[in-house]
Amino acid sequence: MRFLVKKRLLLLALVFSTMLACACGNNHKASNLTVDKERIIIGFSQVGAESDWRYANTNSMKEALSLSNGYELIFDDGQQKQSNQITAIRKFIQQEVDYIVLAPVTESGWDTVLQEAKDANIPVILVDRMVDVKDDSLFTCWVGSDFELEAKKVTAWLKQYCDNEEINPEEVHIVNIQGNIGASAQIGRTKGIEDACKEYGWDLVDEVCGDFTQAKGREVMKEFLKQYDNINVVYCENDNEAFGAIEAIEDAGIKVGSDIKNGEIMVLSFDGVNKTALEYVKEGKISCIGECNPDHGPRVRSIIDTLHMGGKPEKLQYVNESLFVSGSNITSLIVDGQVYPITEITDEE
Ligand code: GYE
Repeated sequence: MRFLVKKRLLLLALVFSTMLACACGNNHKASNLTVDKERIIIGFSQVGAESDWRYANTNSMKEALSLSNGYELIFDDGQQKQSNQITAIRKFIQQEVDYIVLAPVTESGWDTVLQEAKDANIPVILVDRMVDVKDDSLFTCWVGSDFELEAKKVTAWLKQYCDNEEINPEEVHIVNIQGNIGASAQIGRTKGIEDACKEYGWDLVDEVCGDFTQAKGREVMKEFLKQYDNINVVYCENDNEAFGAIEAIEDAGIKVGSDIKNGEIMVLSFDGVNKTALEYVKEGKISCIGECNPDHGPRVRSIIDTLHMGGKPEKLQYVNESLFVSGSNITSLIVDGQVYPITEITDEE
């Protein structure tokens, strides 16, 4: 009974908001008029549209949770602001959606709004980044990457490369262009490089936030090059920052590449979603990319289906990922006692 009333209220709300949108000359979401009462209604609060990874992730979610697959996805772009995401979640609660999916911009600050969702009996599925909450019953489950492991693999590759090329640790001068401060992807990847610098004795010259964007990556790298004349490795916490960093390095008349003994600046990065990034690996402009898989749509769908049928999905679901390299003669890596494969990018890809 509650279910039917809830769906009717939602239908009314959707019709009303569509009328409003049309009156404002905005024709998006016209499809809301055709909401089927049997469909599963999902509110998805996405971080934003800062990177190629994020676009791919949004597409994956929209495709998997499409109308034709039997879902009504109410998509909200948080534009990288937690306050927008909190507002979106509150709207989803008012709309009495069946499930809330949240890709949180940062880890902290979610306790209150997630408690509100819990009080409304709406399961919350986290995707991509994590939340740091006092009570982990505030979310039903999470699916995403092990960001620290990604970083450990990239740094293990660098260690192996330096050993093979007989480069001494004190000759390795690294700058880190960080992602959004407080995001799980930033926290894990920053921890990975900081730990590796301590463990292997590399010089971590500086770390500055590049917002996961190309424009900021370029700006930060330009500043680094003005301030320091010994940089030979730039560790970028995603590919878009790497694109910006490469522009800044080339603008300064320096070559990007692995040959740091002969004055090149080595670029390391994460994601491997954009074709250009993989092309750069093949050309040697990016030496190593820690893969970050954005295709969470089918994973979230299967979690929702399990919950809908009364099942209990695993609380934390990690995705398997590889490393993308080209021509470094390193074929596998051992991290924490486990062997990880490496994907060699060749012309056939
Ligand atoms: O690596 C970056 C994006 O949280 C895994 O966020 C995600 C990261 C991804 O903007 O490109």
